[in-house]
Amino acid sequence: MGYTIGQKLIKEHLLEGEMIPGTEIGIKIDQTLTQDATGTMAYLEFEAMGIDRVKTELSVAYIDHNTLQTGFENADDHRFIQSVAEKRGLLYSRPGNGICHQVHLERFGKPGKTLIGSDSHTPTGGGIGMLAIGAGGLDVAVAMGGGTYYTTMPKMTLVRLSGKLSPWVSAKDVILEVLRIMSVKGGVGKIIEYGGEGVKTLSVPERATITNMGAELGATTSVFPSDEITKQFLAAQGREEDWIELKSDDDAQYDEIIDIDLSSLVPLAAMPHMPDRVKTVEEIGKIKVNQVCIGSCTNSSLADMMKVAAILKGKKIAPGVSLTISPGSMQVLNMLSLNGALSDILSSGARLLECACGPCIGMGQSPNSAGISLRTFNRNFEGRSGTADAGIYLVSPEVAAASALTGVLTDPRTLGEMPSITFPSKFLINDNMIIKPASKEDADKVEIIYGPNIKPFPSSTDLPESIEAKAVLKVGDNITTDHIMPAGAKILPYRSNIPYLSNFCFRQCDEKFAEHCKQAGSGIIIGGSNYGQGSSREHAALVPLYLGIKAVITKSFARIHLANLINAGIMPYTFANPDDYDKIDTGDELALIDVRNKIINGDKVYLTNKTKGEEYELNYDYSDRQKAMILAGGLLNYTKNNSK
Ligand code: MIC
Ligand code: SF4
Repeated sequence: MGYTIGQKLIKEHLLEGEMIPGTEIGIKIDQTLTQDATGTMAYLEFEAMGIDRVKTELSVAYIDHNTLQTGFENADDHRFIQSVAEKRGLLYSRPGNGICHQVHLERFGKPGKTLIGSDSHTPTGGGIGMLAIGAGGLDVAVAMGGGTYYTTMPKMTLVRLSGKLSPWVSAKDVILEVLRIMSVKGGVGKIIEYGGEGVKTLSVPERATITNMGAELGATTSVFPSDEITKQFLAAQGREEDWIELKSDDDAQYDEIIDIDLSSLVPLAAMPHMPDRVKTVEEIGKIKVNQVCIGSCTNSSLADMMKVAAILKGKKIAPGVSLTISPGSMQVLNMLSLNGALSDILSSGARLLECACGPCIGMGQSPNSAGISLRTFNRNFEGRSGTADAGIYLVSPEVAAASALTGVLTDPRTLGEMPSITFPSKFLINDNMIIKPASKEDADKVEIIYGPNIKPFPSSTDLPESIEAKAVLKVGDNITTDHIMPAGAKILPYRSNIPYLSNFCFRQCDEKFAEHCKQAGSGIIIGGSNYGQGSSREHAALVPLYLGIKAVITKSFARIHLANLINAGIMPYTFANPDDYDKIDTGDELALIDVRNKIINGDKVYLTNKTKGEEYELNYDYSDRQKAMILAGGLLNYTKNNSK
């Protein structure tokens, strides 16, 4: 039997386990990336491991999230990360150089290689034929040290594309259509592979838009073949030698096949507050728009920006709209400024922001109260923009630019003929904003610089025989990591200060959550399905750990968050009978009796509800390695114990 692309990439890198879906596999990691919001923690963890130099083929530390320096905190974090990069052998991408995923695709991604990144949108690299997976900072730190990366062997889904996109319809509409079909839970435990004749009609940046937002499906990753189009992209980046061909075998078997005819797609939008609440722009109608933001790792390539410039050229944006543009990288911004497109954008009345995540992570540009904001981004979770009652719609650059001109949500097909754009066959290459590390010989002289806001991460202890704790919080389905540990300009500067961050944990669900936990001294969280979807931030596990959370019991979990909980030493369980979820109330006294031995022996674990006098069976599916981590109180303790 032949292999899919995903299976080929895994087979090439398989170190442990068998390629049986649902079982644990260990793979070799060729490249890693971090961004600063998760990076400080990842490098603190790397330092705690006591390894001199990174052991990967390539590791890059990007600064793109916390570039607003409203106090010393962010600048200190940047300096810390830069000093680690210099000493430990990583490339350092300076603030302003661009969003990690866009820059990585342009300058470093290689078909056939594995990449893990401490950011959930790392699968952007799948657009160039990489096996690119988002992971928690600790997993990335282990991989930097040459350690194996463990994950669950995914199932394989083929999205078979036929036809060709119509004018005004673009890659964003393809992934919105996949989200409409599959939902934000639909990709869990799967690699989404794109194939069929339609693939040839999509450029690498378009493919990367699609794989990027596969994160919103909950998928392990998404991947495209590496073909002539990939080769041309790499050649235009002066990296033709990095190309290899990658395609699935003719007799490859998929667990699921979804057919999409590109020619049938129309402009789509995801409505507030979930990326899978997708409708056609026409159906939603001409709602008034206050803000339009174009950029983010989903839609900030040169091609996207050139389309926007062509739509805006010679026109003026509506007076009631604030339009912001954040090019994905310095390369994109440089090229836009040299070819005149930047001037077309600015002359229309747009505001130019830095080449960084910016508004996507609530770092500025929060909309007005109850504002409607159209964004070319990938997440529209409630409150993420920084304005609690704003309504965020996720749209393509075409819809965004057209709506900025009219002031209402606009189907761009009503604007007449789509302006034509020409693309250069060579990109402007200037890696001045990438700083190389010190040589091995000079590394000793480099000092790692910690700032006063950088606090040690919380420690945990061995799992006790039994756990007795209150249900400190009960939440519903699709809780995101933005609910658990919000981001935004006011909180992000404290990503290296867990004690301070803890004051904001779960604020959206229970304003006094941190206080309740501190009073109780320990706690258990009860959740619905797809708990922990969204970001890779391990803060969503480390902060609850700091607040004394011992276990999280839900109907189901999102992949990266589940791994982060185990890495932190918090036990994740699911209800054997999902109806038991309804029987627990916040404040109930709960117990996991004799849980340590039960895990060691692989026996059934029950949750005792002392308040209600009931008992519920729980499921857990820990691999031997995960069991050992839970017993030791997390991955760091487990690694330390193993190296004794
Ligand atoms: C996000 O888009 O939510 C982030 C910010 O990029 C996160 C990482 C983080 O929380 O730092 C992600 O997607 O992993
Ligand atoms: Fe940055 Fe937004 Fe992409 Fe996250 S989703 S990496 S915040 S641009």
